[in-house]
Amino acid sequence: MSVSTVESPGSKTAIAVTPPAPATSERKGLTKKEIAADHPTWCPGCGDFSVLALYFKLIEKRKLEHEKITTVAGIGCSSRFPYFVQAHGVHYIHGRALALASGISLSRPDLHPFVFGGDGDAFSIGGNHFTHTARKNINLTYVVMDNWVYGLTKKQTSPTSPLGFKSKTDGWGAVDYPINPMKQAIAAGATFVARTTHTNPKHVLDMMEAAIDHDGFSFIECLSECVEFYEGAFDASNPRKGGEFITVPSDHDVRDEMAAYKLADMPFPGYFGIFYQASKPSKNTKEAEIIANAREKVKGLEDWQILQKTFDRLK
Ligand SMILES: Cc1ncc(C[n+]2csc(CCOP(=O)(O)OP(=O)(O)O)c2C)c(N)n1
Ligand code: SF4
Ligand SMILES: [Mg+2]
Repeated sequence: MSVSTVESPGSKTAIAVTPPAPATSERKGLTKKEIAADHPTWCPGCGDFSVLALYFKLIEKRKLEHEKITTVAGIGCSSRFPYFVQAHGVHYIHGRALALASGISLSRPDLHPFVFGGDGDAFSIGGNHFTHTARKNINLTYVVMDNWVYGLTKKQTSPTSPLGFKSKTDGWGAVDYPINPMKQAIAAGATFVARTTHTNPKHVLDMMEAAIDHDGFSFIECLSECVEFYEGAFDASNPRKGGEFITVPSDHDVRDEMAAYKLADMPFPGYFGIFYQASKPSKNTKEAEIIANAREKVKGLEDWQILQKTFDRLK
């Protein structure tokens, strides 16, 4: 409904009320052109381009509404992601993207935040946030663009770098045992754990679609090659480079945690697909129940009256 003032003869101002416009037909989905912001500043050939293109595809295919798209990232080449998406997004503190996204998810249950970041962001500085967001089963999707190296800071060993990798921090070759993101996610309590690679676009989109449909914390490890500091790292998983892309066996039961762990234990290139999926109430659901119960107890009161009661109790 719109209200406007009009001059009428012999009187002061009359108010004209326009009746509400009839409900419009279904909203048109966004196009890639509408959702793409700046030209990505990644090196030509970087795997991250492909992940961004598939996020755009997801938005187009699922007709996500502009105001519902929320993209969060930490710091790193991969974490520049939200700059390139013309929608709400935050380029946040190194390793803290999940903490911020958890707040967004819990306070706005109508949103499904997508968090993007690198292996350093996720498993070094952000290691504890990863564990706790997973165990709390907070409703969001976390895509770790794993390139086995710190790209932005120009080639330091990351927690996923393989033994022997020569970097600026390990000139003699990495000596620390790498972490296995899939095992880490399963053990931490993530309720959706999948693995994909930027060289198989259809598969990346399938994993993103399955993740957005999951109620709870969904984690996707997406191999994304850093052509500048770790060229060829994932050739063994790329059939175009003589490697093998093997999907999770069709008889694998995604509810079987031990079976998922065994898949995750395979040496590189391993399997691709959904390793584990469990149906458990998310923290969002549990908090919504607590809020509904609390509201029931103060039914009929205005918000200010509820607050006044709290102040009175504190006296
Ligand atoms: C608190 C803090 N410590 C360290 C840094 C420096 N730093 C920025 S990005 C980064 C690692 C990036 O690696 P990764 O997360 O794997 O992302 P990539 O660049 O490989 O995509 C580091 C150590 C920082 N920005 N803030
Ligand atoms: S340094 Fe590596 S990860 Fe960063 S933009 Fe270049 S290719 Fe991509
Ligand atoms: Mg990295």
